[in-house]
This record gives sequence, C-alpha cells and structure tokens, in this order.
Amino acid sequence: MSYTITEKIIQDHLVEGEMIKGEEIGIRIDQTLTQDSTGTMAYMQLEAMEIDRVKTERSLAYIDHNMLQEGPENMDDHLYIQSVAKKHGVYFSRPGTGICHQVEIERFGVPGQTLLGSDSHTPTGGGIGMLAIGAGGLDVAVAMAGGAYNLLMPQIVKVHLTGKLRKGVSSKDIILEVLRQCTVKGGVNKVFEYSGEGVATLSVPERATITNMGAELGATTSVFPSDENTRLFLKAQNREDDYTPLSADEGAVYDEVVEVNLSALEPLVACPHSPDNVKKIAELQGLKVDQIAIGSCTNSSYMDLMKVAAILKDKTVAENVQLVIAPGSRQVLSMLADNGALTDLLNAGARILECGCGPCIGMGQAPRTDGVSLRTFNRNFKGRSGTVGADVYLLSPEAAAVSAIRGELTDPLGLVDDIDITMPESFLINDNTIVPPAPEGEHVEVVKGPNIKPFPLGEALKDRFESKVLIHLEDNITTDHIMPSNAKLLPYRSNIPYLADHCLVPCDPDFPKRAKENPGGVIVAGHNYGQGSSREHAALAPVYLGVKAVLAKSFARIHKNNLINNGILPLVFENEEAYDTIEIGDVLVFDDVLQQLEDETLTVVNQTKNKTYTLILDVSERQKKMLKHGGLILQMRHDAQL
Ligand code: MIC
Ligand code: SF4
Repeated sequence: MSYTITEKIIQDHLVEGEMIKGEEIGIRIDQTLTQDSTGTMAYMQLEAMEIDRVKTERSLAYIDHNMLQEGPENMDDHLYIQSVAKKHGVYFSRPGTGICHQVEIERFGVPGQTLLGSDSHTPTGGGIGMLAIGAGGLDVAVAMAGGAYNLLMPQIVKVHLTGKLRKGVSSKDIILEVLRQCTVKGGVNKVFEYSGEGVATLSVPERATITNMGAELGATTSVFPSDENTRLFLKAQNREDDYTPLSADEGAVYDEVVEVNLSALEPLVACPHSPDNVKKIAELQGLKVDQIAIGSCTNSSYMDLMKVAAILKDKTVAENVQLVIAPGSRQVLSMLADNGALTDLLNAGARILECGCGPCIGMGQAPRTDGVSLRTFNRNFKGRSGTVGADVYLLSPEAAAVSAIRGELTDPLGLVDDIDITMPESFLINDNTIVPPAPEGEHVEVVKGPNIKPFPLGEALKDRFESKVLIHLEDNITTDHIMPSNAKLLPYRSNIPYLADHCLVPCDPDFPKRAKENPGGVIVAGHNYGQGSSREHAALAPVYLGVKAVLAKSFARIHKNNLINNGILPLVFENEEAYDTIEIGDVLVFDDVLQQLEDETLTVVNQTKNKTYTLILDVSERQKKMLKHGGLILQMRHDAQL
C-alpha cells in the first residue's frame, strides 16, 4: 500500500475507527497548545474534568493575544493560566516569548507528531511535518486529559508545487494562490498536503506561512514533508534529534490535485473583506495606504523580518504611512537586535510592537476611519482590525515593505532583486521564559481573578420545543461576527455573561436583547457558518443566551464541533430554498426530537409560515450522545454519576 503523509501520521496515532474517508476517527494527541484568549476556558474545562496532571507528551500554555492590559482583567487571566498550568503539568510560555505558533515551530514542533491547539492557526506546525489541528478549548482539554481527538477522516488534497519562486514573490503568494483557487470554504474536512519539486525550494518558516494560512481554506490542516530543509531548520534550533524524514509514498492516492507553478506566480493581495478575494498586486498598484502592519503568526519569522529590514535599510517610511512591526518571537526580536537589523527598522521609522498577536486581533493599532491598511496577516474580515470602515489587504512582507517606502500599494517584482536572506546556521536559543510545570505532588494554588466567571452549561435536549428565529444571516459568517474580539472585548474572554451582550452585534445590534427576550431561540445562516477562529466563545455565548440550534446551509469544521460540544444542534437545510422562506420572528416547532436525532433527520414546522422543513443532523454516535445531554461536560457529569 502507498500512503500520503497524512495517512501515515493518522495511522501511527489511530485509536478509534478506521481510516475510511468521511467517517469519524479518534487520534492520540502528542502535544497540545493553548493561548490566553481561549486558554482560560480550556483550563476551566480541564479543571472540571478533575484530572491531576495532563497525559500528553508535552502541553504548552502561551500568552500572546491578550497583552494590552489596560485593566486588571488580562493579567488576572495570565496568572490564572500560569498557576493552573504549573499545577497540571503544562509548560507556560510567559508573555513576551512570542506568538504560540511561531514559538511552537521554533522550539517544540516534531515531524510526524500530532498537535492539537485551541487556536485555528495550529496547522502552522504542518510546516515542520506535524499533523497539527486547531480545535475548540474543550477538545484540547479532553486531549490534555488523555482522550482522543475525534475528527472525520479527511479527504486529502495534493498541492503540487513546481518551479521556483522569483525574487519578490514569496510563500505568502503561494497560499494566496491556493485560496484564490479553492476559496474560504473549499477546504472543509480536507487536508492540504504539499508535494512536488517546489517543496525543496522552501525553508521551514516559508512552509509554515503556507500551512498557517491554510486555516483560511477551512481545512482540517495542511502538511509539508519533513526533509533535508526540515533537518537543517531543526539543527539550527539545536534540535536535530527531533528530526525524522517523512514523505508520501510513490503512488499515494489523493482526492484532488491543485497545481501551483511557483515560477509563474506573481505577487498577490487578498482584498477586503475575505482572504480568498485575491488579486494581483499589479492590478491595484498605486492604491494609497494609511497603515502597514507586519507580523502575526503568518509572517513574523526571522527570515520575514530580515527581508523587511533589508528593504527598509537606509530608507524612510512614506509620510502618509504608519508602519508597525510585531516580531513573532523573542528569538526573532533578539536576533534582529543582535545583528543590527532592528536598528535598520527603527531608523526607517517603523514602530516596533511587542512579540505577540497585537493588531492581528485588534489589540491596538486600529487603522484610521475608513483607512486602508496593508497587513502581512491571515484574516481581513470586516471590523477585525478594530475599525469597522477600514479596508484591510493581506500581502507578503516584501510587498508590505516596498509599499511602506512608496506610501502606496506596490508590486515588489523587480524592486528587491538584490535582497538575499538565507536561513541562519544557528538561531539564538534561550528558553528561559518557558516555565516548566511543578513537580508532581507539589502544592500549587490556582489564582482566579474576579473577572473569571464559570463557563455556561446548556441543558439536556427536550423532545419537543418551540423556538423563535432570532436572526437570519448570509453566507460566510465568521466567528469574528459571532463573538467579536478587539481591545475592548478580549479582556472578557473569561466572562461569558459580559461577552454575550456582544454576540452577533456586528450583524444585528439587537441580537443579544432579542435572544434574551426569546429564550430557546435559533439562528438561521447561509453557507460556511462559523468560519475563521476556533474560539469556543462563539458557541458559549449563544449557549448563555439560550440558543438551541443553528439552521445553516453548511458549517465550518471547528465551529460545528464547538456547537456540538456545548449542546447546540447544528442543522443543515436539506433543501436550500427553505432558507429563503424563513424570517426573523418565525416560530419553529421541533417535535419528536430524540427519535429524529437518532435518525439524523429532523422535520421542523414553521408555524408562522405554515411550512415544513427537513433538516439534516450530520453527526457521529458520540456527538449524538453529547447533544442529548446538552454538551460534553454535562454528559461527563451524567456518566460519572452512573
Ligand atoms: C484568531 O486569529 O482569530 C484567533 C484570535 O487567534 C483565534 C483564537 C481566539 O479567538 O482566541 C483563532 O484563530 O482560533
Ligand atoms: Fe494571533 Fe493573529 Fe495568529 Fe490568531 S491569526 S494566533 S490573532 S497572530
């Protein structure tokens, strides 16, 4: 038999089910990661499972999102995570160490292993040959407790890379091209596996840019082979022992093939307000720019920032532009400081931010009213930058740097031919801000600030209920719409009652009020509902508001799991025309629900419109059980009493 990389790693970790495409399997998780804005909930859920020590090979808790600290809430969250991590056997990456995905690749990623992270960009680890998957906090808590991670055996897409990138074209352009071809909903329940002669031309950080932004395809994950470049990267990180070669077998079978000829690729840009709205920079050349932000887990590696520094050396950022740069990790920042590149950036007029997510999640640096911001990030959903009217464009570090000098969107082709940055033979290594857990048995007090409120629980599924339609939404609603995040809201990630008042407000400011006045309501949506982040808050806030079901044309993978884990029914219209006949305020009657749940098809009556709809519940037996109990935690409590 010939196997793909994905199949090889899954086979090595398979603990439940069979590798049959589309069927649920369970895999053993070697490593987990959490970050602070999803971490508080994940660790409260771990505490609820009453597990003394995590059972994974290594688990890490990062602080990278919530770093503005304009009130006590953020640092309270940091201290909770620090103490709970220490107690339960989790390594703690102190704030300032860097963005979880960047640090993970640098210091912890191991080819062939599995990684589950409570952040949708966990697939960054695919750049080093891991099967790295993003999930909701509860799934990560289960993995930390030693449980399997359940997923549908994915379809495998071969992304065949031929040729070699020209100067001025970067790995960001490769993933933008894949997004252009496949769209933000083209990757659901698929793994994108990279192959072809072009792979060897890309370093691990370049590969990580691609696997990182593969999240925007809605994919389960993306993965590169582990080869000589992987070995050299690990060696430079003084981790050569972690290297194992890994590649697909000759004759491995793929479900789809995407072709990208690197030699023919041109610098690209994702236009507002979706990462798949991709155009050639050349077509938009000259667009006036107000702000440029370089960084995020997609493009903040040492090599990315060295390229930027080389382009900016002895130049000045255009008068009309504010340039901000957030290095991905302390390793990156200290190397730039050591070799003088930081001085080049500062002298050009760049503002250096601390190592963290920063503007990517709207934690500062919101653009001006109706401004144009070019960013090397991965998401440009409307309002995510903190300025609702701003237009955010996503592009490579090279394109961002040349645009910063000109003050307008500029195609880097032909402008950066003299820039030559290669991988260093050794990176600067200092893990002193990664705090190890306490030895087993040592007493550690868990510190919980007053803003940390218990997570909400649903209730067991009723056999009959009536629900009002609370909102009617279009396609591609993101979790940034459902549970917005910005400098004002991120401090409340451990306070669902507070956050619930902001649920779906970008779509309809009256939603929270309407939901509270009509408990037990439903959400109606189009395709790809819940795309984007892994934040479980986009399910927990609706739970708090009493939402019982989401009726959609289709769902994004992580959000669908988060709904099920928390007891909300994810129902898909059998006939999409039904979507058009429903309006806000309609009363839907759900009857004989428990039997219909078993049948995976629900007949629901719209009492207001006198219509009947057929809705598909595409879930596994395991998930049916959760839904019946009102979510995994309630199911666990129920099982524990038996
Ligand atoms: C994001 O990029 O949207 C985030 C913020 O990193 C999220 C996690 C979160 O909402 O805390 C993600 O990608 O999962
Ligand atoms: Fe942080 Fe942005 Fe990456 Fe999310 S996408 S982990 S907010 S840098």
